[in-house]
Amino acid sequence: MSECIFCKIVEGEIKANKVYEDDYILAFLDANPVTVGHALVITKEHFQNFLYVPKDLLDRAINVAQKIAQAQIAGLGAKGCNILINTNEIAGQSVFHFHIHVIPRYDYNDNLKIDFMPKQIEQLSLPTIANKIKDEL
Ligand code: DGP
Repeated sequence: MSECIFCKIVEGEIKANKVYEDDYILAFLDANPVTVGHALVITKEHFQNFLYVPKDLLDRAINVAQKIAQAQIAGLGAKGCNILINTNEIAGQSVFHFHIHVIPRYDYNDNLKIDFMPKQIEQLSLPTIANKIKDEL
């Protein structure tokens, strides 16, 4: 995985502003922050994205994300946060090493739009859609 930028951060080949590290997980500030203190939580081991991360490491990563969100509130004065995991290019993933964005939010006018307004979309009935997911679990 020598070409992976986040593996290089894990190996210390590229510098990052680390905020947390243990044997499995690393967290550091995003180089292109969307708000002050925007952090990334990664597994040290390379996984292409969320879909491939073993459950025990996912647990560790989300626990660290929670700690960082709490610290952003306590230390930076954030009032909330968005936790975001972009998965595959279609969803905006640009670095193909699993990471969780921990994005602190400070005010309503910060110009960061994460838009969950309902859209007019063509879709099957909701029970049919629910069954299509349930059948794969
Ligand atoms: P995503 O689009 O979800 O794959 O997010 C990747 C994030 O990684 C993006 O917000 C910018 C950040 N990033 C890319 N390269 C570097 C880097 O070399 N250092 C740091 N700290 N962040 C990086």
